[in-house]
Amino acid sequence: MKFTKFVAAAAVSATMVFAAPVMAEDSSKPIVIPTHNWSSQVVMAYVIGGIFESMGNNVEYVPADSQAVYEAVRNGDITISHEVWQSAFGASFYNAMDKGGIIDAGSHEALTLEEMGVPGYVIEQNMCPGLPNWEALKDCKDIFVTADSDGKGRWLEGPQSWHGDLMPERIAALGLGDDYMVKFAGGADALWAELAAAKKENRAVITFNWTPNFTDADGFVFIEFPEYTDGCRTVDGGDGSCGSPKGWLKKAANYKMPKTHPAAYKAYSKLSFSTLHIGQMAALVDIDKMSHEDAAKKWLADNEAVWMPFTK
Ligand code: TMO
Repeated sequence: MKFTKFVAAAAVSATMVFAAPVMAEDSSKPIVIPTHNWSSQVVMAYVIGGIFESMGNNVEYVPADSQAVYEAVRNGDITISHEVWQSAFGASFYNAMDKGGIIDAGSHEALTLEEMGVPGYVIEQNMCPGLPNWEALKDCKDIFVTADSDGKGRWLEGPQSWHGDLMPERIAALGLGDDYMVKFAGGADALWAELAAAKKENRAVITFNWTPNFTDADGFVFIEFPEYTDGCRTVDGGDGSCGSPKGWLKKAANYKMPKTHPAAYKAYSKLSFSTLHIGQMAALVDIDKMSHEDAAKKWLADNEAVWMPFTK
């Protein structure tokens, strides 16, 4: 009687628990997504924003410095950072984690490299015998001299905001300082313009580049420097005579996101893009000249089978 009633009631509520698990609703407050100054990152911002919107979330985009963003995610002004490249941003990400407030939401499938390199024809035509081994640079600075390089071979670096004085320090540490100098590009577009101009003139150039990128299909060749080891860089206390890591590409989030936007966070934690996906996102802008927003819309429309499963 009393006991059976209790058992029956318990059975009913147990059934209900299993049939309808408690699902916390995502807050209607916007998920704040940063945009930086290279194409895949901006397209991916709108791709991820589009995925969140498809789940009923509100999103907001803010332009942000690609180093300062980790402090902004830590203190909650920005909710996620979806392209944490190991070489350029690993230190800032973990510094922010040391202070508390930023979490590791997993890695993309893609592995990364952010390194100086040369167009494929420089290797094919043997313009600097011994490349891509870095020691070949000792004997061929002349082919890399430009009007603005004071008679030295020029390394065209990305904007200084990406990784500071890493390359000038490396040139000094490798004993190349008498023969090579670094010029910082104003933006990524200056790298692509210089690669296009050099190709037309069949001229040798050294530029910063990275993979995944739209240039993956172009046969860009990264220079092989002495292997990266933890602590080898001057900022990390080393002598700086090392190349960049064959690195990871992580996703970061503010520590409250799993609580404020549990469904979106679950999707974000599952989300993972490959070298091909990220190369496609960059190519839609840098080769096809689409706007970042239109590129993201096209990528989402063409790749439902890739991203839909993240939302389940
Ligand atoms: C951060 N980046 C991909 C430009 O090296």
